Amino acid sequence: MTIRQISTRPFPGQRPGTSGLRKKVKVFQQPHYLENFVQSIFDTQNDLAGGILALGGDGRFYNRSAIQTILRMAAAHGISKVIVGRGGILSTPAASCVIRKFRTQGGIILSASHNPGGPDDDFGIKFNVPNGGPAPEKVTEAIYRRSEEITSYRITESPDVDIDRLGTRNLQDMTVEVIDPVQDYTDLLAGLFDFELIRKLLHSGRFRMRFDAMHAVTGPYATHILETLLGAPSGTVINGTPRENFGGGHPDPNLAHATELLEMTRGQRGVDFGAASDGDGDRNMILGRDFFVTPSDSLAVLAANARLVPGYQAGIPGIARSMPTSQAADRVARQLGIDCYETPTGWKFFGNLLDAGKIAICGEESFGTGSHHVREKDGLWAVLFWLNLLAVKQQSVQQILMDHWRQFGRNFYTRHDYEGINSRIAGELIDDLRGQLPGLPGRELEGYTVEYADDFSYTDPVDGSVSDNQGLRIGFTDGSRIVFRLSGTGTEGATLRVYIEAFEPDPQRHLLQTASVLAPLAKVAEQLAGIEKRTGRAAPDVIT
Ligand code: VG1
Ligand code: CO
Repeated sequence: MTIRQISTRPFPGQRPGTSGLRKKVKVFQQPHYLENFVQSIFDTQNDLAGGILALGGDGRFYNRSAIQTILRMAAAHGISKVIVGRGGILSTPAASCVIRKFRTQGGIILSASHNPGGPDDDFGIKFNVPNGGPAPEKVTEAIYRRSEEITSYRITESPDVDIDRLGTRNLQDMTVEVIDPVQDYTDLLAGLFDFELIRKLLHSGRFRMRFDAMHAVTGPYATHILETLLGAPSGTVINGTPRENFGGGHPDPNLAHATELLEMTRGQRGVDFGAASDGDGDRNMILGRDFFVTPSDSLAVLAANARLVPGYQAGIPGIARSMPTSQAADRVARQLGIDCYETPTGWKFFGNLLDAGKIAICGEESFGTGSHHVREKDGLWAVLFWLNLLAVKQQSVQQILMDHWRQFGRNFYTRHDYEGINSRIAGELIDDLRGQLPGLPGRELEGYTVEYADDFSYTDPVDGSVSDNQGLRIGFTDGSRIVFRLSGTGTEGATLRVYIEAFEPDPQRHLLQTASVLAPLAKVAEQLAGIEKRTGRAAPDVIT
C-alpha cells in the first residue's frame, strides 16, 4: 500500500482548551494543521495502532473533509478498524456511547459544540479515551507537547471512503465500518427511561412539547426518538434538519439564542414543555410554560428525583457539579445523605468519579447534564429524564420547581459573559482580582460578608492529580457566591464569565426576579473587578 511520510513543522498553540482544540475553520484548513494534531494523538496513544477508533462529528462545515483525512492517517498508522457514523455524523454523547459499547481504544470527535459553523466560523477536534470521556489533562498535555515537536506525519494515498452507506469496507489494510449514528445511542436511552409512560404522556392530549434541534446534530436523534419511537406528533422537533452552518445561527441552547423555542412556550397558548440542544448534542435547555429552568436547578431536580426513573431506581451514590454551577445540588446531596463533588469546569473532570462509582449524576451551569450511562454530557438524555419525571409526577415544570425550592430552598443564579475582550486586559483583570483575594475574608460588601476567597484548585479524589487556577471564588457567609473565570472554548480574544448566586430559603421570595435578587451581588462583582473601567463594557453580551 502507498503510505506517504510528509514533512511538517509545529504550529504554535495547538493546546486543547476546556473541550478539545477549537479554532476557526480557516486555521484548520492550513496545510498540515489538522494532520499535525491527529498525528500527535496517534503518536501519544499507544493502544490505537492495531486497535479500534470511533470517529464522527456534529456535521458542521469541514466535518466531511476532516473525516477523510483522519481515515487516511488512521490507515497509515496501522489502526485495524475505524467505526464511523454514517455521513460522518455522531453526536458527542452518541460517540461516547459507541466508544464504550464497542470497547474501542478511543474516539475522535469533530465539533466546536455551540460555536457557529461555516467557512468563516469554528471547527474543533477532540480525543476521547476508552471510557468514552474527554481525555484527562495528562493526555491532552501529552498530545499538545507532541504537537510542539512534530516533524512529519503519515497518510495513505487513496481515494475517499464512501461514508454514506452502512456497512464495512476497506481502506488498504484497515476496516472502515459505517454505522447508523442513532441506533446504539437510542438503545442505551431506551434502557434507562420508561418509554411506555412517556408515550402515554405525549398521547394524553393534555401535554404539548417542542424540541429545538437548532439545525444541528440532534435533529435525526430527536426525530427518531421523540416522533418515531415515542409517537410525538410530527412537528414536535423544530429545526430538525442539520446544516453545515446551523442555518447561520448560534447552535447554543440558551435564552439568548433559542428565541424561536422560547416564544413557543409563552402565554396561554404556549406549549407545556420546551427543550433544545446544541451543535454537538451534549447541552440541553429546559423550559416550562412561561418558565425557564436554570441548568443548575435542573441538575438538582434530576438528582432529587432520580429514584422515579427506571435507570436510577436504586438511588445514586453521589452527585458532582462543576465549580461555577450553583450549590443547589449540594443541598440535595445533603438531604439524600450522599456525597457532592465540586470539580473544575469541563466534562473531563467527571470521568474518574463516574468510573469509580462515586457519582451517577453530574452537571454544569452551562446547560450540561449527564450520568454514568456515557462519559459526556447528554442533551437528549436530560430531555427524556424530564419527560419521564413529568409523566410520573403529572405536574407542570413550574410546579416541580416550586416544590423543589420549598423543600431545598432556592439558589438564584445568573451568568454574565463579556465576549471578545482583549486577552491582555482580561488577563490583567483576573491577576488583579487574584491579588485582592487574601484581603477579602471578613470584609462587608453591599451587606454581604465575605467568608472565603480563593483561586480554585482541584485534587482528583481518584488519581490524586491536581488542577490549579480553575477560577476565582468569593463566598459569602449566607451561602451567596461570586465566581470569575476566563473561558477556554472561545476562538477570538477572551471571554470573561462572571457567575453570581444567592441562596433564598423563604418560599415567599422564590418567585422574585432573578436580576433584582442578584443586583447587589452584581454590583459587588463590578466593584471588585472594575469590568466597565477596564473593558469599556457597561453590560454583559450574554446573560443566562
Ligand atoms: C464552556 C462551558 C463549560 C463546558 C464547555 C464545553 O467552557 O462553560 O461548562 O464544559 O464550554 O461545552 P468555557 O471554558 O468556555 O467556559 V461544549 O457543549 O463543548 O460542548
Ligand atoms: Co456541546
